[in-house]
Amino acid sequence: MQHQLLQIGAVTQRMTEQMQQHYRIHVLNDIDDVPAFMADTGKDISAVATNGHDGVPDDILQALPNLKLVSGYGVGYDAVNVPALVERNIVLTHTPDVLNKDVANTALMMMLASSRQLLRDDAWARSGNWEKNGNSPLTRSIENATVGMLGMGRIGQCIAEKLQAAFDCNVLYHTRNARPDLPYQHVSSLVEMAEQSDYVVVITPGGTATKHLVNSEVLSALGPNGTLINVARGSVVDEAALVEALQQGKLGAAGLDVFEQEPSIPQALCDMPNVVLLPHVGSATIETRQAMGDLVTENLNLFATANKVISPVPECQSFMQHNGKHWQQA
Ligand code: NAP
Ligand code: 8YV
Repeated sequence: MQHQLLQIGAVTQRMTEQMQQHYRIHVLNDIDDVPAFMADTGKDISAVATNGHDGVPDDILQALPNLKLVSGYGVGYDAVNVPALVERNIVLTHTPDVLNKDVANTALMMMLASSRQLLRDDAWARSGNWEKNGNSPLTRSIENATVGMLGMGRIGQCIAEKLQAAFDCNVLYHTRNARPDLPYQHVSSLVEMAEQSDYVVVITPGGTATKHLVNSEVLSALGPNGTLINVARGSVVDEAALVEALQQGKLGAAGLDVFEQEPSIPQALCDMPNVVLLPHVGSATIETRQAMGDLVTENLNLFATANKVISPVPECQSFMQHNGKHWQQA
């Protein structure tokens, strides 16, 4: 019997074709009467394909009694109710590693755009200001800057390596667990790390454990010459405190790819010339999105053919070991 899959959110044509090899696909957005569909077909759905924004709503999860696998497009899974999945031995997979380099490049791009005032100088050149008023004011070099990393996991390490190799940066990091195997200085206090840093780069997971880690105290410690870069989740930064710190000159600049109420961005941030804004595009290159999509479908297809998955989230690995007969990590 063909496996049945519920697709939440959009996927690429390539992903659809790959999923169709082993699944009959039901697209949630195309279902007119969701309660009727769930009553009729919910019990036949064994897998869900979703993304980091939509997750799996609790009412949908409850309507899928035989769900075994949720395959997520993205490494962050703060939008998914993980305890509810673990309780039912439903495996959640994500897409780690394949996006590290492009997310790191996004962080570096925003650091350079901030320090070299890319937006101001692009406008200066385009508007004829150069011809009328001469050279634009000098900017700041990123060379030899001290960068404090909030988070030093897969993407954090990629950012740190690039910062050292490209710009000779002095890299510090703050995490809950020190990593003596890494060649960077661990700072156990986030405020102290911010005091020592020219830039703080946020690259932790989102969710309750990291909510508002970057607060007014951290922003003031980073100071009027400091720059905050956030490529993690909007929830990690207290956005109201960030706006206030920028407005009052307590913080120098910011580069933001993520926001507390995406896709809405506070007007105050849009109005500030010392803020670089991106619409959550850290991993959004054709190449990386294809690699992420391939990993989503490989997890689904391996599950359908061999009861295995490639990249389960850590929270699912322990029950997968206990249920080894049924579940294996490829
Ligand atoms: P990862 O390998 O799991 O690394 C997470 C890091 O955050 C670890 O160093 C971890 O260290 C640290 N951390 C976790 N909780 C913390 C806390 N309460 N205080 C301080 N540090 C904490 O994850 P990753 O693959 O690098 O991805 C990180 C996140 O980036 C994702 O979860 C996602 O939200 C975000 N992301 C954003 C984009 C984008 O488009 N902007 C793209 C990809 C990913 P300890 O456990 O030792 O604390
Ligand atoms: C994606 C991300 O934009 O991987 C993540 O955690 O934030 C991004 O790569 C998003 O998850 C796509 O659903």
